[in-house]
Amino acid sequence: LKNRLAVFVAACGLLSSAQSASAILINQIDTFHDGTRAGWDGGITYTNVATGGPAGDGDRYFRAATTGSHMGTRNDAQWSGDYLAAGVSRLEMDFRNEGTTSLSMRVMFLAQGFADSWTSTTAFVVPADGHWHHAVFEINPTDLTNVGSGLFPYESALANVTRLLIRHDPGSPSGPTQSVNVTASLGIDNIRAVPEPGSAALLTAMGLLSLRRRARK
Ligand SMILES: [Ca+2]
Repeated sequence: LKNRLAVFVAACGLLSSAQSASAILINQIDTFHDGTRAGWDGGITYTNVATGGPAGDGDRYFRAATTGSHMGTRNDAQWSGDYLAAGVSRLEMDFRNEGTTSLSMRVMFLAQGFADSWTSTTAFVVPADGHWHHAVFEINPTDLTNVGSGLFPYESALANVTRLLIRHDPGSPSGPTQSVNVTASLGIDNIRAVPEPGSAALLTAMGLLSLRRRARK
């Protein structure tokens, strides 16, 4: 038992040091069920909608709406940090296009101000059909395009993310200071940080859970 406790204490120490170094945590999810915007902002109209998320009645979600301006939202809080240390392999989320124009959604990571910027090479197109669509954004080096100064490698951006953007960016990937004006309304829900299946991060998280359960007994 002593050995198990020692392992548990050591694992907790590792976890807390990882947490203090990075805001992003594996499997974190924004469901918007607390009625807030969960730190998502960015200069257009944002609303926590009380019902109609992917799970239907009573499922709160986040809505971004714009009239002839950019379409997107940013988070500088729980979606900043070290994605590499956290073991995040992709971001998943649900979108519902509530407007009349199809939207081409990308994620963008900002570090070093705007100088170290990486965005999805391929956009996820959300048709204007009023239905929820599940989007997967892989964030490995082969999935992202450097739209910053080009001076910094992928690793430096993903290890030091200060801002995550989710935004409409049709055509080829644009830089952070370029935006495309549109009139649109977009529902977003269940923004989640997902590990590689069978990854060390996933196994560590599962191991910690099992150790915690044992420790409680
Ligand atoms: Ca929700």
